[in-house]
Amino acid sequence: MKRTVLATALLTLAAGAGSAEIKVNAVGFLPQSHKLAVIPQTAGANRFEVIDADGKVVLDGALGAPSRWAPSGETVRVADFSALTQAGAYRVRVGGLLSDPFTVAQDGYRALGDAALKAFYFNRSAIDLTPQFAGAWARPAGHPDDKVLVHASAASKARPQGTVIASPKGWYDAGDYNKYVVNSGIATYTLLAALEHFPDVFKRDIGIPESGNGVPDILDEALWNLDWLLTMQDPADGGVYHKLTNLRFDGIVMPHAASTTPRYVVAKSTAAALDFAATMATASRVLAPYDAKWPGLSQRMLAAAQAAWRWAEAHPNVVFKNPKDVVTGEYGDAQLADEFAWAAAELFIATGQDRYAQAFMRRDAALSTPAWSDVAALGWMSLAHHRDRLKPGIDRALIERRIDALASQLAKNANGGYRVPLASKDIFWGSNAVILNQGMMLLQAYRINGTPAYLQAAQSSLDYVLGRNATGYTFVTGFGARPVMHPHHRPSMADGVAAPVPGWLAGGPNPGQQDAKDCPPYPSKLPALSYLDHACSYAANEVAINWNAPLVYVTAALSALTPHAMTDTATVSLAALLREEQQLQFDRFDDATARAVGAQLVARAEREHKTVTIQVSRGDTVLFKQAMPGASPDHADWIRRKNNLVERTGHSSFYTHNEVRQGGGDHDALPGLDMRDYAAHGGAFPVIVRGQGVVGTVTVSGLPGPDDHALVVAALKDYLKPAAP
Ligand SMILES: [Ca+2]
Ligand SMILES: [Ca+2]
Repeated sequence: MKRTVLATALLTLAAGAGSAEIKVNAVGFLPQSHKLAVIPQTAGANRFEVIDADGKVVLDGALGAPSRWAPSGETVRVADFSALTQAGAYRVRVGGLLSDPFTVAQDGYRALGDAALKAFYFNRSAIDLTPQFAGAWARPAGHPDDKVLVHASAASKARPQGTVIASPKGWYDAGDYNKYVVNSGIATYTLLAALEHFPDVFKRDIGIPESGNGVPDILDEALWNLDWLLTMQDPADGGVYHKLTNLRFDGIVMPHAASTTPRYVVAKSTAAALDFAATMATASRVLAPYDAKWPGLSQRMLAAAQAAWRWAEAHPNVVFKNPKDVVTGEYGDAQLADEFAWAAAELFIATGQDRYAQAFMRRDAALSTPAWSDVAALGWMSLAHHRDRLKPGIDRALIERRIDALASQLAKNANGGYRVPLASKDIFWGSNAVILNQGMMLLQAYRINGTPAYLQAAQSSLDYVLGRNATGYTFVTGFGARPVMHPHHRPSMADGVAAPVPGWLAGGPNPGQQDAKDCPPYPSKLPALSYLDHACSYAANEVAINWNAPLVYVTAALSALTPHAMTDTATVSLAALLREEQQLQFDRFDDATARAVGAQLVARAEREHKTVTIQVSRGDTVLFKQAMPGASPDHADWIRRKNNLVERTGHSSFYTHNEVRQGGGDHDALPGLDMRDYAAHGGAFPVIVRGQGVVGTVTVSGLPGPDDHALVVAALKDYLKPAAP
């Protein structure tokens, strides 16, 4: 008995919170993630150690130079333990201080990503959350919204004041029970973009009523809100109501206990029409492959998007203001160039019509970190994703340049202090979503040009909300040893369950402290310390769908984009890789050969269900190219960069990758090479003609480097049938 008690105590110690002085992502890292902890200069030590669950030191190193971080007024030092790649549970130790525990694992963000997405399910209106899917947070349905009144501000000839319409489903916006088109737009788009950009991450079910229906759960979840959004459009003129709310906020009660009538659709606005148009155009694109399941839905959404666009062109400056009798969230925004640009970009991608390209370029919408009121970046990011298949009309180089310029600035911010892209000016209401949206934009640039500093800064944005911040909290409910426990979220406050509804991102530090009169004193006036884990704090501790969406995106993106360590590079034999190059040579290589090799690759990729892009080239001439259905447009750029490396070295890109790694170098930063033009990741293989040397390349992109390489080698063996070595 005594032994059991002791073991339990040790276990608790192993899992428990450490010192809040050491700031670290208390969820964890992927094996190849950039890994940093932040230590106050006052700790006095010069070195750090990483210890495993048994207390054994697995890594030690010197702390970085002291650096001041203005947002928290601290001088801090950084422990870089990126060299720790072995899966396990660890803590950082500095002097006598021990950090919160964290893990290193190949699927390290699985639970976090699932929970961040499932938070949307927990905020669904008009559906019972059953114990099967909601566990301790099961609750009856609230707000059916099957009989909603047209408010005087929204009245039209066909729908006079008091007309009853049905506007069910959708997500509650935040800690309250209302539904707002503008904020729904960016949130829904961000989920759709995560699926469009990283489909492989969303193949697993997360436990919602639609799990197992053959559709990615993230799309099912987005549809819950898209179905509602469609009802917010006036069929008579294409205009879109700005919001569906009570006249005033509900009390702190469960959804089913709140006043469910009367609820109103309130005034149409230009911003609502344009955000609706952009979101519906995006949804029509993402839903197109599901036409058999939902016949006509994709086309219906595109038509709805175009009707909303026409309304906005005819009413270009209808800025929403709350009518006198309505006091719920306003989401008012007088700057509409960015909304026009976003909608134009999505409609251009959806239709290919020049007038939308012209409308996008005409707005010349500045590219900045997205927010509900500043959405141009969403258009830029969709254009970047589709840039390989865009019709002329939008300058592809301009897209790449603009996104790189924003990322470059954000990465520069991440050079000092807490090493995060967030600056003092970025810390305002919802700052945790600001930093994740910064991470999302860094990742767009990384997808374009593979600059390692962008991936690292994006990792830092996630690390920040998971614990590497000045408060030490993990800002996602249910995660970390020091999690947020008291979000301003009506169900979490009213359900009688001690733990808050899981997976929600708190708004985070906000020096505006607009709720100070309703709350205990904030601990500091400094921006990064202006935070209260208190349910009273709607200004720093509320949750919101548009804040959780970039958490879903960044978690998925880092899972997909962080290089995988499928193969331990230390154990790959360079001699064996050279032998492959000697073995897999051609006697002649003409167009027919290239097509035959390409066909072998396609056959293999199909057999193995690999979503890859395949290219066979002679010199600069592409002789065969095929993207498997669902392959990312990014693959083309990876192929270009990997091929450049093969042309330069004469060896497979996987050989160079391993050669560099085994020599202690960084394969993402090869000396003397601009890594925007080269990539030392597996997948490009030299075409060697006996007696001539290297004449071309056979290349696969879309899988982790070792897997890309293995696919090429297997297909070449299929074709060349070399004698066994
Ligand atoms: Ca599903
Ligand atoms: Ca705006």
